[in-house]
Amino acid sequence: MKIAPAQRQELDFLRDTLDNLEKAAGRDKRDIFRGLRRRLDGWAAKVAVIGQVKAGKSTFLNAFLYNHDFLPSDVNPWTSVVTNIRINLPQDPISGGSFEFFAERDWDEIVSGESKIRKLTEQLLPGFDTKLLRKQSEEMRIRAEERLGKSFKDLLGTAHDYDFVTSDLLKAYVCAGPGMNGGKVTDATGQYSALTKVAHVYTRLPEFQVPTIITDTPGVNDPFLVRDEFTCRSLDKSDVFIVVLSAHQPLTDVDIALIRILAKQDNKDVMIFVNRIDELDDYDTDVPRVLDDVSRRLKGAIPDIDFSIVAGSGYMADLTLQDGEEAEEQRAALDDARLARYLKSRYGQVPEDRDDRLLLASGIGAIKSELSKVIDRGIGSSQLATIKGDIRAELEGVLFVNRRARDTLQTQVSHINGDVAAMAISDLKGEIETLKALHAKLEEQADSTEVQIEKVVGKAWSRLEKRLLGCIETFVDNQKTAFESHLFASKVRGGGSGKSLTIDLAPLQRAMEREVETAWTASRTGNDVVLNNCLTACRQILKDSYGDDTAAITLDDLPHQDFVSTLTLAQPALKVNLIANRSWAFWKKKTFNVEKTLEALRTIAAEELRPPIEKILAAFNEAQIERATAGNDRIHVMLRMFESSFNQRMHGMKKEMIEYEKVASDPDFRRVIVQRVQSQMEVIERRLINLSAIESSLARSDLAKAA
Ligand SMILES: Nc1nc2c(ncn2[C@@H]2O[C@H](COP(=O)(O)OP(=O)(O)OP(=O)(O)O)[C@@H](O)[C@H]2O)c(=O)[nH]1
Ligand SMILES: [Mg+2]
Repeated sequence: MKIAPAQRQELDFLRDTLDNLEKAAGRDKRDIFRGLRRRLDGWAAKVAVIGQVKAGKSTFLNAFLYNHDFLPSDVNPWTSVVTNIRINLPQDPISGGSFEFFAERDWDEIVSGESKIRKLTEQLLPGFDTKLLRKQSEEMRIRAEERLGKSFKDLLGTAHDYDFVTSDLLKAYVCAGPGMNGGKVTDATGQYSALTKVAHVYTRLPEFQVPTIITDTPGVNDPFLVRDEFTCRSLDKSDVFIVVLSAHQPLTDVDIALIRILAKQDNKDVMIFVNRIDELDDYDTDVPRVLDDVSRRLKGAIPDIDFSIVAGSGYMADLTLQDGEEAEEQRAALDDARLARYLKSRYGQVPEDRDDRLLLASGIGAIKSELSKVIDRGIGSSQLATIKGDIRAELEGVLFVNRRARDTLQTQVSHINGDVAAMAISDLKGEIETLKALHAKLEEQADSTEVQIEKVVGKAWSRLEKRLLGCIETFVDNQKTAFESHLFASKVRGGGSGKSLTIDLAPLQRAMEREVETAWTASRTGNDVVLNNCLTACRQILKDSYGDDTAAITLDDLPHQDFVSTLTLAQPALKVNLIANRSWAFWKKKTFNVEKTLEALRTIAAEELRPPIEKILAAFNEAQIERATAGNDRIHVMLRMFESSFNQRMHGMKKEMIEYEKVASDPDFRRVIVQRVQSQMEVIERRLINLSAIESSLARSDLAKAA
């Protein structure tokens, strides 16, 4: 099957356009289009496979990639490193991989920074997460050091590159091996994984029509929290998510929270794969029920989005990739009347070949065709749209420069023929002054825009920080009722059980998400207004001076139309001890102090939620800056094109002045010059024709897309 054939056409079109532009634009502009070509070649549709520990993500991906036992899978928590399978990226090696290690500062961040929390443990029971995180990261470091000995220090901040990656090699880098689970160190499994930050594997697969990066992730409820941030960051970068669920326990609250935040982002898509159907006793009748259940719960929690939900079994697909007797027996065992009934009712057909039957039931084909549709619909292509906008802007710039060059040649001809060489010299001097003044005006616009943007960005940042801290405050205050009712309930029940209370952070997360969304809209609108004003002003300046309409330079398709970060999910719950009042009555009956407990919660929340808030703010700022920079780049195309024709003009002028003087006295020289200018003109005319043809093909493709 071909995945994303329509998006391939768009990609091919952009590649051809850039090839043509490189040829048509003239030597001095070639680098601009080469740079755009490099960006285009770096684009890929980004798909992340996520889900709870042991949902079968790695097995599913192996089946997806027709590569049995490639990504390590196991009955124990296994994938511990975000693994990017990079398929068909033009600039990548055709095979091999690269494993990046943590740098010293990553470790510092992980291991330190929790000491204040530790102090609180004496008085209160803090969120179990923090204690565990600290313990785990220390263990991880110690084990990594034990395992790697002296080389540990040397490896920090470096990477290991390979020309060829085998599954054993992957096991050494991405598995939670004995080094992490406390078992014996017997083989290379997990040798480096405590130290590996991210893995990249390069491969070519003809089925994928566009470059695609598929990411295998550690389970979302992986007890190894240290990895959480890296997982979240890679999720932020993905466009399509395949959430793998297990058919036994289809949808937890954590799953729903995750799906909600992923699906809410514009131009991203979430697909659900209900895996392990082979483990349901009567999957021929149970699957519809399970799918109904998943779909109903999703509708309830996220009513405005329709999810595509596919049922299947990574295991069934994986079996068809295996040789040997054991696999044959397992295939035979699965190939029963139940399978036939399932295929008949779900797909309306029962293929003749056993492998085809298993493959169809596995759902891998179904999810592939969903993925293909999603990418073809344009999900993940926002970067392509940005590149296309940049191509249009640069092309406009090259057209502008060439039109000015043509104007210049035309004046030259009239000067030479008109016996006005002497006058022309003073004209030229005047022209230089005008050009200089024009340039100063454009630069002034661009400079003041940069200053204004800096202000907008800074303001949005500090405002968001204040609002997020405010969210925590309000949230803590709102817990008073929860505390009181908890105390009341435990008294009614006769006390005893309710000494500590776990506080669900979901409402807080939702409030923070809303704040982030509002802040983003404000920042984006503010920046866009500033950029647009500048663009309009520059356009007007050029129009007044040359009559050129530079309408193709726009602020369309800048990155980050929306910003939602999965980092708001960092922590699911906080745990607090209820603080007892030590009054005399205490000896008879325990009473708990709501106010003191509230105060304790305030301290815990402030301490524990500070790091996630900082991460959200950093990601928010990164996105703000990326968008503003992209907008600014478009404006600078105008400045550059003007400078370029200005320089050309200056460059030619000295020579022209000397020539004009000579032309007046020497008719033969005049003929030579006229011929030269005419042939230069022809070159430029031809170039303008070619460039205009490319321009209209770009416009046609936009029209076709819009339709
Ligand atoms: N019966 C059955 N077993 C499966 C299926 N998919 C995966 N498994 C098995 O479940 C276990 C876990 O699979 P993995 O692919 O390692 O799961 P994972 O989600 O990648 O796990 P982590 O990386 O630890 O989060 C392995 O023993 C697989 O063979 C399935 O569809 N059916
Ligand atoms: Mg895995």
